[in-house]
Amino acid sequence: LRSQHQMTWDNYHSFEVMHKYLQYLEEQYPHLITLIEIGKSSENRSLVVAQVSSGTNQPAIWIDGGLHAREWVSPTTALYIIRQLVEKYEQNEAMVTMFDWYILPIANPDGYEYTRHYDRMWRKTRSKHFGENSRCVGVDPNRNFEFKWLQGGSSSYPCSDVYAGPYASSEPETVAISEFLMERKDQLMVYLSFHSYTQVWLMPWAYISDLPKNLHDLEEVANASATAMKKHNNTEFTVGTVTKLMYKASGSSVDYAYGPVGIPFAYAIELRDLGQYGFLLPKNQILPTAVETFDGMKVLAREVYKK
Ligand code: ING
Ligand code: ZN
Repeated sequence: LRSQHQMTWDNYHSFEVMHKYLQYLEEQYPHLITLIEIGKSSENRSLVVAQVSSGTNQPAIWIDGGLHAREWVSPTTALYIIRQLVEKYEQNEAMVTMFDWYILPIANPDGYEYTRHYDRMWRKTRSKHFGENSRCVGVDPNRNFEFKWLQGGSSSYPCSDVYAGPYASSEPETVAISEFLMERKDQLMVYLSFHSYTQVWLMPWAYISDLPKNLHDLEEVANASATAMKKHNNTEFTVGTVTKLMYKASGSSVDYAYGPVGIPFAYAIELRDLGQYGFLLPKNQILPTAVETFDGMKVLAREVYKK
């Protein structure tokens, strides 16, 4: 029996502790949560999506966390959303009645474990595409998606932190996410990718400065959610397109979700903080970040449902 777990939100935990927590939830709440293994990482770790559903097929919201290894507050926040939907179901029933949730909290488990043991600032995956040119490890998964791949804001140099990979979808993590999104494209209304840091709520596009066709709806939902995220601790989020607020980046997951998959509400959210600690967000901010983001998710679900 796995009916115990070590998961908490007052510290960062290993992939194993987080994975075991998901298994615990599935064992305790089989009517609410189903784990779907959508693939394996390069180092053979499970890529696990938590499907939270009340049983009837509803439109769906996708969330991924931990695509980038060093952004530790992203997996903890995604896991907290699963926790609230499942363990606090009675308080959050409406969210699960309105939508099915597909949450992949640790999208790059190899990179995450690498940051825990070897290099805290590692960003990429841990795949080994060795060739004549280099023996550098890893690909930036957020430059590896099969849409406008290597069309600017990414690198073909294997040692770069924004290496797009030897070809599009070279990473098992990218393939697993892409295939899952495509298989459920008709059900998916929302795509969300959690990153850190800088407190921005990002909309497509990332590969070009053109504005998305449903900009107005995208902005309405983002602004309402960002306002909700401010309630608890006055944490402010700026809303805008990736190119406007950050930089140009091609082959990203948000462009893939919005473009070829056709998910109408596609966002990437850069969580806390504004740069004081950056990726090294202190553990006493894990819970406040999770709580304010969950508030944002409540409003996001309600706003999208109305559309
Ligand atoms: N920032 C994102 C990055 O991959 C981003 C910004 C989001 C780019 C969405 C493209 C699409 O560079 C971090 N911190 O990773
Ligand atoms: Zn990131």
